[in-house]
Amino acid sequence: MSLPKACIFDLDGVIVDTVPAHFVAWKAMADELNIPFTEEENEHLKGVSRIDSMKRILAMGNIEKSEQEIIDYTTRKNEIYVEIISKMTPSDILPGVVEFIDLLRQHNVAVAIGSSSKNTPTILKAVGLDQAFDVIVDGNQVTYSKPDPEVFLKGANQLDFAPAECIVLEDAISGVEAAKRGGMKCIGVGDAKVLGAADVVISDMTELNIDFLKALYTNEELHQA
Ligand code: B16
Ligand code: MG
Repeated sequence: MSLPKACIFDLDGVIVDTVPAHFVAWKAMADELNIPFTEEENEHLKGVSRIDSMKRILAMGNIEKSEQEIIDYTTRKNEIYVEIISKMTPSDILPGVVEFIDLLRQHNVAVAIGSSSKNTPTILKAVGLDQAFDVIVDGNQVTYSKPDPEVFLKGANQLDFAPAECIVLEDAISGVEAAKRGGMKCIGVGDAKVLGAADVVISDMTELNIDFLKALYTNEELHQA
């Protein structure tokens, strides 16, 4: 059994728990517009770019706004979001992340970030992981948002590996779809009922080990913890 050449990590919801901060900020915009917005609706915004998320919220309320108004809403949403994430520290890194990255390094598996977030550099610096990855592809470098595979294909390309040699870790429906469309195996991190399209779903990264990764990569039967 062999190992993948690289793991490409989503950021929000996989490396750091920023999902509640995105939710609070989007809910503030939805409330202003009198659009009902719960965690259920938020689930479909995970992994989706800022501008596309705002368009989806407006569509939920059947409301039309000009491009400039949409930009104004996203700017204000981001101000609320950045205010929250500016207080992040290494304690906001999700369980098992640091240990799993260390394990990958010990086995010469490259590590990359594939995130839709334009705030990626700020977040990685705040939690002390800005030097932890070989390659970082984020929302500042892509044209198409997840579920388009662009962010992961760029990651594989910059690592100089074929997509099939990389495994993606994702917490979002859109992100799992992006990985699969890019020809990569995908580990869903979160709820198996939501992330059913992933090859395997774990609750958090403490469940991962090298044998698990080898089995997933070589299509052997997985024995989940
Ligand atoms: P920003 P990921 C995504 O990050 C988030 O899941 C999504 O909720 C957010 O709208 C998107 O980044 C854009 O983020 O507004 O910071 O540029 O999960 O792909 O790491
Ligand atoms: Mg995410």
